[in-house]
Amino acid sequence: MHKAGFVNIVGKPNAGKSTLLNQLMGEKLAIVTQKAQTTRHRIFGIYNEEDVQIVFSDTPGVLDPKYGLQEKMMDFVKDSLQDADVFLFIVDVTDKDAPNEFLVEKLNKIPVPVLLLLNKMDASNQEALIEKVEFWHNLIPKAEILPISALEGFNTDIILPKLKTLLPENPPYYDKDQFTDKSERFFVNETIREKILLNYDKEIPYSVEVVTEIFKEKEGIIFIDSIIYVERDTQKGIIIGNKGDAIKKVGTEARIDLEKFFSKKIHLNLFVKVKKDWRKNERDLKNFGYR
Ligand SMILES: Nc1nc2c(ncn2[C@@H]2O[C@H](COP(=O)(O)OP(=O)(O)OP(=O)(O)O)[C@@H](O)[C@H]2O)c(=O)[nH]1
Ligand SMILES: [Mg+2]
Repeated sequence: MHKAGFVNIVGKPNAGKSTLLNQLMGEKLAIVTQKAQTTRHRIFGIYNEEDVQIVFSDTPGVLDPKYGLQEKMMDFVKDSLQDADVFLFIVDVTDKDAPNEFLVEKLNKIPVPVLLLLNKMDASNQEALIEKVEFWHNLIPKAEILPISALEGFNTDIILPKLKTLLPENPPYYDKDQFTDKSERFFVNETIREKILLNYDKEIPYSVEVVTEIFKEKEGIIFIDSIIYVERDTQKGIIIGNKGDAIKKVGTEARIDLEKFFSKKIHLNLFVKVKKDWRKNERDLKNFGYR
């Protein structure tokens, strides 16, 4: 008997969805930063064993969209609300704001099991956790609640066995040696974007999109040319920095991560271009892969 299904990770921005995906996969598939709205796409992590295939999907955090890019990000979330066999609903226990009503309502309505993960328990205490369990039990009565730390891997080993019992009998959806639906270029783009999120402030990271134009391997070395698109000329200057110092730092940090990810030596060239107001432009968004 073979089991297979879609396990969709949903939650607010910054809840720890991507950290959890990486922890469950034992591999860094999704970028993680302390900034909200790090993830912009839906990323599949395909977990394979002989008699089971779990297709995890990481999604952008649920928010109220303010511009075109965010609308497209929410379209990915909507997809993930439609095709789940099980939901992993991840909540940051240190989050003081109100729950996302849209998500709570959806999860209550959809007849799909919900495993509610109270994340960041390492940053909380017993008393507060008990209170949260009570609170969330009232909000989503059908959910099974589990406190975890995605970062430290606490209680995350309980998740896989639980999911196996919940998944339907199905043949695999993907080749058993495939571990993601995304291309090599996607991981390059994301790695560079992660370094930009970590190295720049305010609107800069949100105004950036990365496109990899060349990815080719020659004699054991991967040669990569990537373009960093920004929305304005002033942003281009900030990305490059004084004498190119800032972009050089991004390039070095990205290269180190990519060499680890691909287990190959990497030559990385970065270019910066302006695409005015791309976040609001339907055609640009489409070209960048946001449908
Ligand atoms: N203390 C603590 N921090 C965590 C834990 N899990 C994630 N974080 C941190 O929370 C921040 C956000 O983590 P992400 O995994 O990027 O969150 P996300 O839900 O994918 O965020 P978006 O992609 O922006 O929606 C990062 O700084 C993580 O290191 C945890 O269990 N404990
Ligand atoms: Mg994320």
